[in-house]
Amino acid sequence: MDSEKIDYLARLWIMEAAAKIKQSFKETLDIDVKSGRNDLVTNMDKETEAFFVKQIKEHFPDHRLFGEEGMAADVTDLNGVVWILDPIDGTLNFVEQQRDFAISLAVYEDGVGRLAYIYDVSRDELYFGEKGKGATVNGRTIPKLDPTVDLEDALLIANLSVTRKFPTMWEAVKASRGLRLHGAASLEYMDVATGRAGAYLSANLAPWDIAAGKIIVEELGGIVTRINGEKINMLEKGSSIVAAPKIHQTLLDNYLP
Ligand code: 2AM
Ligand code: CA
Repeated sequence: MDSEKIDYLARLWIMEAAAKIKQSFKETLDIDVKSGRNDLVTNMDKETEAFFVKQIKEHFPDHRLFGEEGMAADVTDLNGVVWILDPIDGTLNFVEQQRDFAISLAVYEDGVGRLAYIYDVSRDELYFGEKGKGATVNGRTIPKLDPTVDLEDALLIANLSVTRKFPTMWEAVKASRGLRLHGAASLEYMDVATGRAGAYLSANLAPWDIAAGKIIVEELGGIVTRINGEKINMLEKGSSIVAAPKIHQTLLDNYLP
């Protein structure tokens, strides 16, 4: 794949989409409930995804898009080049707080994550990762994770579905420096990528929530698996644990079944 062309256009499209999202703060959002009252979709989620679908079709007719709002053809395999998009990750934050939400975009080639972009819209921070080449935030290199940091020296991010399912996680929280939660998986992945947190656990995430974050975190030496330690299949929903290497081992060995 032509990484340079993809990179140039992906950045352009992300900035254009983000500008429209910021503009929408001044307008009335059209909000629909999806699976429940805390699972929302707005016109901006749909418009942003439609924008990417249109651009990719025009500039890369042989690429496919796998997105949360299902606006492109169904994706049931990762052959060729597949763009995995969450147009707005953290929709509830977008609606309630106008902060802590992101555009998450990843480019996979034959199942391998190549390029990743997570744009924290309200902070104007663009996280970028490229397979084999490391990761940056707004162009500054993100240092590799410290492999010696263990649970007692780190903050933990976990949502209540994790502590409900695995009550032993409360012991992990006690052993850590404390508990945090923002409500946007891609940004929580970036908390781990930058060392602001030692680990993030979630019981049920979709491929578009984690596709970009996984590439970036792995470039920095972090570990991403299902909560049972298994490898993630990027076509399926499921649990996720992302952590600095020692903390990943400690959590699996001592606090998770
Ligand atoms: P979203 O805002 O794109 O829906 C909140 O804890 C995090 O989990 C967000 O990243 C949110 O993404 C994601 N999330 C919320 N409900 C979900 C669901 N039913 N399936 C998968 N991911 C979900
Ligand atoms: Ca979303």
